[in-house]
Amino acid sequence: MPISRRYSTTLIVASVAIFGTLYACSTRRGPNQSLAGSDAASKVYVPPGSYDEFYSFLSGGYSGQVAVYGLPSGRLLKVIPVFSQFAEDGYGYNEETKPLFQTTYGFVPWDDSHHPELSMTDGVPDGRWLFINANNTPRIARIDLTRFETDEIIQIPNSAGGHASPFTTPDSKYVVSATRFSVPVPNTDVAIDSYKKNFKGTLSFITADQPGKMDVAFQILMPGYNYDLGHAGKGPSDGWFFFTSYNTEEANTKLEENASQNDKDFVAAVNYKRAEECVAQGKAKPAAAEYYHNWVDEGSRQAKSEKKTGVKMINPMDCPGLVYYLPTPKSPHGVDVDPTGEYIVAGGKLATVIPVHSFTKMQKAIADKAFDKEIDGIPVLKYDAVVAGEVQKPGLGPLHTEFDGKGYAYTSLFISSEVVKWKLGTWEVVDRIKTYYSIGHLMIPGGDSKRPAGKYLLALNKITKDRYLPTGPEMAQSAQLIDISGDKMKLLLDFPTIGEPHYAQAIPASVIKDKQVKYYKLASNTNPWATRSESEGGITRNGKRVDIKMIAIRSHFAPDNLEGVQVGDTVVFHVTNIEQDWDILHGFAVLGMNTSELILQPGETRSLTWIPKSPGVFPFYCTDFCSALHQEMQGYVRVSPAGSPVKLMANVSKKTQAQLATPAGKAR
Ligand code: RUQ
Ligand code: CUA
Repeated sequence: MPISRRYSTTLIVASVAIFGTLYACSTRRGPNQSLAGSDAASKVYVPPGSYDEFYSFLSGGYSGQVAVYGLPSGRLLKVIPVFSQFAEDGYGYNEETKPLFQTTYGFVPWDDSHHPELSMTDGVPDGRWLFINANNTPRIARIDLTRFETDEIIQIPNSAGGHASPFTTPDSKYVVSATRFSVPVPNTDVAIDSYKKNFKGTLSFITADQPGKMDVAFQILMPGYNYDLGHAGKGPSDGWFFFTSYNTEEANTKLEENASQNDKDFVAAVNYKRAEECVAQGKAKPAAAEYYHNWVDEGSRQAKSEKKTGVKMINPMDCPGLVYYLPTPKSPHGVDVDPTGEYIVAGGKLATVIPVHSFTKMQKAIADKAFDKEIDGIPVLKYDAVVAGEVQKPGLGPLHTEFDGKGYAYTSLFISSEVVKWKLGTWEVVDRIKTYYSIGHLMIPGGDSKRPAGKYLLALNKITKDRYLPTGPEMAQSAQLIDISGDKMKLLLDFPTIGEPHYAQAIPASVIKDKQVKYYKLASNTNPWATRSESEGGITRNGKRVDIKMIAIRSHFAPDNLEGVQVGDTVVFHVTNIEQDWDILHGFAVLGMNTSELILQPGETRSLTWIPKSPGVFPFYCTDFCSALHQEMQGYVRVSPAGSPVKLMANVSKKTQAQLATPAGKAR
């Protein structure tokens, strides 16, 4: 049997065995047979030298980063490091970016990023920024989309598991973060089984419309449920925010069972304009909190950290009209607001229907006081008074919904591995398509905004199994591009992703393509260690600290011979790439260093700390193949024993040498 046939049979057998029982209506087709239509290839083909129509931003999940893919091609354009150190370019290793990881828990160089969120103007993605949350040590990052770089990270206090985050209001005045895990607020040493008494949730509103100035505007103290996802209202529901919650049972152990008891949990509807009023009226109480705000200074490109204390905490009891609960079946996960702002769709993981709430009905129910009961100052509205309709028999395990702007909604179904398309208003299912396998989020460019692009849908699948060649027990997670331009959904493309892609966002390339920064202006570089020309380079000693200022340009470093460094010194190389040309990077690495390399964008200064442990001569070199003479781009640093009389020497211009070298002894 030819190897490919044997291989494909094995896979078919494996896939049927694995998925046959799990996915009742799973296809029996093998992975090597095309599931895509015959015109699929031409629909995703972007010829060499041509550009993709969309930039898409996929969360890197437990990689902590964001991956940028072109759509429809599925080509990886860039990995943007955000919450994890990134040795590829020195992010989080070099001195300039390390402060971004500062938290009250110390230096936290990893996280689990879930939801990229584009900034918006009037409810439409505007291409200024991308926000993304850190789930484990709750934080929100801002990425500047003129540079595709992380510029700011704020820690969220009184929170644990920043999952319902960082969804934005239609004007990006706020992004939110709600705690997935309720904890004692403030966090103190209590018995875990005192959960019901001592554990609370918080909903945080973070000001986001001014770069470098993110802050916690206020927090809302909530019952000790798990808050899972959120979305802002828009149009008529502008001014409201909706959050799903589960574990309304308030279980603290065996949640699998104990948090699946109630038939309905809640969507919390928060009137944040009301919150602003209550804050203005002094109804928010100062609450203990400590958190870090870290941001990149524009001129120096150095990150700074500030520790903040205290937040304004609003208790719904003190601010009537702030929060209402909408009963929602069952353990809801996603909550999504349609483009008109009227419908609020919840994905009940364990529900047999997809419930859709009506904002108009909700307003009426509030006016009529159609309440079931009140929980900690939060009225629970009657389900029948708020529900607009239910999508019947959608499939199993509805999670997330996006919209095409043409009156249809698309919901992912994790358990039955499919996307279901249904009509807003009539709630009838009009189409469904299989996904491979176990889809989590789905994304339509602009599909959570007022103006969806409505052409493609990206399925973000959790389990890959047989979709690609085996790569050991671990397979790259998988995205699938689906054409939604016609009545029937059509599968176009599979492509592997970096880390686990939870959510994604996409924007037409035309919105950001021409705004890209091509290099940093050397004249505006205010990094105190910047070296603007060869003659400014040199070496200085201050006690056991040695600073080396150096330039990189095609195809040399200056200085490139350094002496006078001693074992046990803390040597900091400050390298400035003095190129003023797009995409001309240089790198820097020294033999035996205990950190990552530096990658330097044109016009940028980056610093690397090195503590030499033994005497010798150590080469350094450029790590980015920058020019024909890249292999010549190298130098040496001489390390002498501690106390050695070798004097400081940097082979820059004679004049600079004379100014810089301190006479620490006689050169040998
Ligand atoms: S989640 S698979 Cu972390 Cu957004 Cu729904
Ligand atoms: Cu600079 Cu290679």
